[in-house]
Amino acid sequence: MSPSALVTGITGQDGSYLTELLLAKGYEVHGVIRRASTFNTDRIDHLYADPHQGPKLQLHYGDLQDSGGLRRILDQVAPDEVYNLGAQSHVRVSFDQPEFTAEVVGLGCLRLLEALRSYQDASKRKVRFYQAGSSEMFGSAKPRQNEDTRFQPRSPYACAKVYAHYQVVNYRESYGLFACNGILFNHESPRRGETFVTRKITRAATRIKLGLQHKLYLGNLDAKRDWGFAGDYVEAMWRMLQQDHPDDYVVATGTALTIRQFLALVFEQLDLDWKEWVEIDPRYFRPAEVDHLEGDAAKSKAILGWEAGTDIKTLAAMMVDGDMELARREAVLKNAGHAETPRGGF
Ligand code: NDP
Ligand code: GDR
Repeated sequence: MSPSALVTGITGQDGSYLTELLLAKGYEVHGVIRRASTFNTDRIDHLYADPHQGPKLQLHYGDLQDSGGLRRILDQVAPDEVYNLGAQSHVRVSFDQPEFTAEVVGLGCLRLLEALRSYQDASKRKVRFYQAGSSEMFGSAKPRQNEDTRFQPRSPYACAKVYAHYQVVNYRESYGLFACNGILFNHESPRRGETFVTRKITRAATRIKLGLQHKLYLGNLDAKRDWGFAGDYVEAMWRMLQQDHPDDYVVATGTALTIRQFLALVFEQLDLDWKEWVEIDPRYFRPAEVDHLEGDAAKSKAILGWEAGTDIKTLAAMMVDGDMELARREAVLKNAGHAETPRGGF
């Protein structure tokens, strides 16, 4: 029998890479998706087959705000592993929607843990649980941050992730649940949401190159981030659940760049000078900023045998390639007389 995994947030960046990894390892994968008025499965459409053909990937409607639904899905799926990746994951947006963010990110994790506890009690099966924790939890703590660094969160999102983190520790200690916190530093890819800064930059730079855009508006360029490749990071998630004992792990590259340095890296790859195209718009500033995140992933290396395999230059090139392809398609449409679609967001 193949092992089975349940993934919340399967339609997101990490959900799509994790699903590819699990399917390649022979898992049957079940994903929780939210009902939306438009299709929201773009990132996993290439993995999805007709359910009548006995697929290895199945999708279930559910939401981290709906406890009863989560409990029912556990009964239907009977998973060996559960990966909780679902979140309102945008830090800037969390300042506008603090209560919603706490509901999904904080209480959502608690709801899933509680559903899992009840499912384990009823079924007498053991299930392994992964929680998508974040370097944002470290907030203003001095770099380099590791598993022993004190959390000093600086946003509603980070506060909610800290809450979820300690609930995972509590369920492990109180009920013996095999539950792990991955404390992942920023990880990006061509599938990254377009309002996160790396993708916003690669998307804009390639459009500028093809004459489709003339300005890029950004916020704080001085913040430093430790950026890795999402495809590498999902391997660390999986390895955490294959250990003999549950634990918490930092996952990072150990190298940080400012937004300004990342801008230069991307624009240089396209023979452009970023200073000619970028303007600062204060609406992208955050009420409180996290200045410098740079991780020490020595524990992951020692115990999981995991190391980041993609450097920032390679990652940027990968994202530029992906976005250049999109920009070329857009240019073809524009030349054929179709109007450009204006884009907004943080
Ligand atoms: P994305 O924003 O790309 O994906 C978030 C996913 O969560 C989407 O599938 C989204 O569904 C789903 N979701 C949102 N709200 C709910 C809800 N109420 N119930 C169920 N699902 C919901 O995030 P990433 O893939 O980048 O990140 C995955 C996880 O890792 C998140 O928890 C994030 O906070 C965390 N993380 C990410 C890091 C990164 O650098 N990428 C670093 C550290 C942690 P829909 O498509 O319908 O919106
Ligand atoms: P972050 O990622 O907040 O680290 O959270 P994001 O890419 O949004 O911001 C990184 C840094 O860039 C600065 N910045 C801008 N950010 C955005 N989004 N848009 C801008 O125009 C802009 N200009 C400057 C920000 O101020 C910040 O300093 C991501 C998310 O994936 C979280 O879910 C995850 O937990 C953390 O990474 C680790």
